Amino acid sequence: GTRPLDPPVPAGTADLTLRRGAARVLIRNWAGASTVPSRTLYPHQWSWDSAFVAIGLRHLSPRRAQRELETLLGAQWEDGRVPHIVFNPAVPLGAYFPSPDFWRSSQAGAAAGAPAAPETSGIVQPPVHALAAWLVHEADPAESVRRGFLARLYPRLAAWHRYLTTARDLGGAGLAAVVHPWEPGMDNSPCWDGPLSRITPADPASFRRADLDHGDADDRPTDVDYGRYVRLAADYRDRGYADSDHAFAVEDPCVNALLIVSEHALARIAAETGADPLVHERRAGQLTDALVGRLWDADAGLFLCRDLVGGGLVRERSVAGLVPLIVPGLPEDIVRTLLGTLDGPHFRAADTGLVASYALSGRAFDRTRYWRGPAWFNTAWLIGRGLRLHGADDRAERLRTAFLAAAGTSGFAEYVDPVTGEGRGTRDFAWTAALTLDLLA
Ligand code: 2M8
Repeated sequence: GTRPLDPPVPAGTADLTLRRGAARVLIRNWAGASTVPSRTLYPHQWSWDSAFVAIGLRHLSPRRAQRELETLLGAQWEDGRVPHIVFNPAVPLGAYFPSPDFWRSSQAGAAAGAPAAPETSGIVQPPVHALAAWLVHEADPAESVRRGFLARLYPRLAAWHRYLTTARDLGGAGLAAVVHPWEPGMDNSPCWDGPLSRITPADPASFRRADLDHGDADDRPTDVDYGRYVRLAADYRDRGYADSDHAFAVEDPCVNALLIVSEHALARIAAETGADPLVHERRAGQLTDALVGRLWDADAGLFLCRDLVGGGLVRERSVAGLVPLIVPGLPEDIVRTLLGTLDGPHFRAADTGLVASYALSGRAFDRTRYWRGPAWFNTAWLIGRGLRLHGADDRAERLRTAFLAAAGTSGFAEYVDPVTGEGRGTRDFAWTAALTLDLLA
């Protein structure tokens, strides 16, 4: 209780401190034309990080948020793919692995239309960009129109979605497939254990991990996993980044849910710029049907990944299977089941605050190892949006409170222990700070 002599604490002081801290992270991580996820561990531009960053940056500077997305889409390949990393030529090669001399985009990617500069990776990440572009536009429509922001971005975003729904429709049912564990952004999720077990790891002597210079080995993927990541990426590169003969191909519910939400956003962007919104609404509807038809599993109580090489659904409960809560127009029984799974014995979100990346009850659950258990802020933000969409405001508010508390006490950690809330991974992590700003706005 408050004692009479305690100085009064003005309302909102904690929020103000948090907002200042978050803004400081985004200012420090700004590299001139885009934001680095982390000054130490990730010193280049990452695709879905930039989308989340733009969603937060719009509250500080809509102009800078526009720039963030323009820089990323400026590195788009002619086949429409948006690379998962855009390399900063000023950063030494040894600072991050795999570096530009591994991907060799400007040479190996020539057939797929990789730009001559900048150097990029050749794989992709989840398509959050059209959603981000729309939210950035909404933050300052006058400035957006003045700069022709949406008009310039629209054809690039449309080409990006076209790439995903054509070249990456490897299952033939309309969903976008990922061809490397780095693509869905959840690198070492237990969902990939089965599909990855068929891949022969690259010789450990053929590469040097840079992540262990900055990250704790217990928090990061294992060496065997890294060997497999390297093998898959090198094989893709050696095929000229052609989308055929993939040894790893998975339909992931988070990637496809984000594609659907971005397709809805693209419809709004189209309408705003005088293009046809209906093609995008129609595609969003088709993708939603395909998502439900191919990846929903009522017994598991959430969406699952589909392994296109081995065949069948991957029976692992990952946070990726809860993210489709953000999809408008899901059947009501599915929404009800997802809400039950979120607070039920597998994820226990009501007790833990944030949402674990993998079921606490799962065979591979690991509290500290990256995407095998720790709770992440971007997935919490997405699920929070889904909860509001479906009218579960109390739960959304509970998640928001837990998010802000964990972001503040952890120093904007990359992820937290899902049971204790203790910060893990790198600190001053850009999307944690950006989404904090968004939740405070
Ligand atoms: C992590 O992935 C990179 C590879 O892309 C890595 O481990 O080096 C993931 O958490 C991914 O989702 C994220 O975009 C990236 C940068 O923050 O780091």
